[in-house]
This record gives sequence, structure tokens and C-alpha cells, in this order.
Amino acid sequence: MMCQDRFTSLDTNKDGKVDEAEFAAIEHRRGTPEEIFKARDANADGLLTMEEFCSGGCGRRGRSW
Ligand SMILES: [Ca+2]
Ligand SMILES: [Ca+2]
Repeated sequence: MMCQDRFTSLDTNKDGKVDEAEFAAIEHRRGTPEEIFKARDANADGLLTMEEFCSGGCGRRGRSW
């Protein structure tokens, strides 16, 4: 699954950002949702953009998408 697809499926209210509640709605294997969310929320605004989400582990920065 592409990272963007994953992000889109997480963004249940379709505002273009994934908040902590949306993020917590899926399974996380590498820690608690809170920990992973904070690790990925690069600017600490409480919302994940697609860029933040995709740079956090399911894709590498600099890939051509
Ligand atoms: Ca959202
Ligand atoms: Ca953010």
C-alpha cells in the first residue's frame, strides 16, 4: 500500500490532516499511538500532514512520489 493511500484512509474527516484520534484508530505495532504520533509530528502542532506521515517510516524522504 502506498503511503498516500494509508494517509487518506486515516484522514476520516477528510480535512487533509490526521489528528491524534484519527491516528489512534488504526493498529500500531511499534509503540503506542501517542508515542508514534509525537515522533512523526515534526512541527508539534498536533496534526500530521501527509509529508510528516510519509517521512515517518512507511516511505523514505526523497522518493519520487
Ligand atoms: Ca482529519
Ligand atoms: Ca504537524
